[in-house]
Amino acid sequence: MKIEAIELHRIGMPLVRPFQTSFGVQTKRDVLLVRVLTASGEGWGECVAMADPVYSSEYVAGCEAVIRDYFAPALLRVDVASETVAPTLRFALGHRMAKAALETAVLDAELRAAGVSFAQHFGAVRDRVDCGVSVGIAPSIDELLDEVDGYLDEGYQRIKLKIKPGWDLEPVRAVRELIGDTLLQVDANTAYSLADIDHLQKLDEFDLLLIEQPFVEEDIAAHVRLARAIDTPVCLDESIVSAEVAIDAIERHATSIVNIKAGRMGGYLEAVRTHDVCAELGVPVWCGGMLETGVGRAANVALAALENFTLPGDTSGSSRYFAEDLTEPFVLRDGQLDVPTGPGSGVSVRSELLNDWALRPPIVLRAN
Ligand code: NPG
Repeated sequence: MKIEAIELHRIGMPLVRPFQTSFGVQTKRDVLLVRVLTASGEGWGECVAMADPVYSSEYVAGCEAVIRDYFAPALLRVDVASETVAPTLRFALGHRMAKAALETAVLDAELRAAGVSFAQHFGAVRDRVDCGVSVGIAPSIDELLDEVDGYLDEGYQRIKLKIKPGWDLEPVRAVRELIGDTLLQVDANTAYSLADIDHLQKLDEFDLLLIEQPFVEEDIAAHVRLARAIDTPVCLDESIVSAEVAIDAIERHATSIVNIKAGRMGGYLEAVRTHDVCAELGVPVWCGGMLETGVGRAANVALAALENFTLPGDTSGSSRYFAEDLTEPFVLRDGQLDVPTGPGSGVSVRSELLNDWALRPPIVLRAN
């Protein structure tokens, strides 16, 4: 398939609740969307990088630059298929979120033209997926409990609490008391160090599904030590950038459950491979989330419909983050979302919102 043009759209999408990062508070989700145009139609991909390089080294403006200056020219020079995007871009190190957005757009174009859904292509085994919700650090325990209570009313099947030193045992205890035996897990986003192992052991009393990524992503050995010291399963997120890294971390007993995010792994093809190797090794997986618009959410929900996604994902309804979604909204029903069935992602971008929310005119790149 020949790509005729690659468009880069940058939007600021209003959030229903401010999102706190270590760099500041965001009231809008700064999103980069990639649209590829081919003779047989269009395809869309969402880049999951955040506005600032605080969660991962990638960030939106950096992704935009690397696509504009390196990846788009490379893809526009050759015939591409979804499986050749990663090999074509391998000349550049890292930048997996940028690569994933392009691969997803090409895959979407291919599957739309073929009349095949993401779910069918990935090998989905279910038509609805179980949903959890991720809850950030709150200003107080009372506000946290209010927020969690609201999500329970909406039907979420699992609560994930963000934790950090100084915000862990007490909020977890309070939420456990509030929610009874509803599924509960915690996510540290690398906030702890080896010196905290004794402290983290105290989480064992709360019957958690898992503790996610307590230490920096490069330090697999630290996670091995924690996994030996606590009963709560350790789950890696940021560390797992490929199927190979997943195999290594599992064989070293650093992780007994794996969070899968396609953006972190360079695309859905690597995400499916990671799902498959985890299944072979008997390790369950679940689908992470990165505050995606409907474009990225649709693909995540399709991925979460694979067999070994046995834990509820951070596949929340659109309303968790947005009053209005860029596509038709994902609406929670009985704690689940429907897996889209239409060709490609199965959702359509609302062009009027793309215009209303645009942070700048689209960048249009064509072959010379
Ligand atoms: O539901 O889409 C979602 C977001 C879930 O909390 C969530 N994601 O560490 O997994 C994470 C976290 C995150 C997202 C962190 C974006 C930083 C940026």
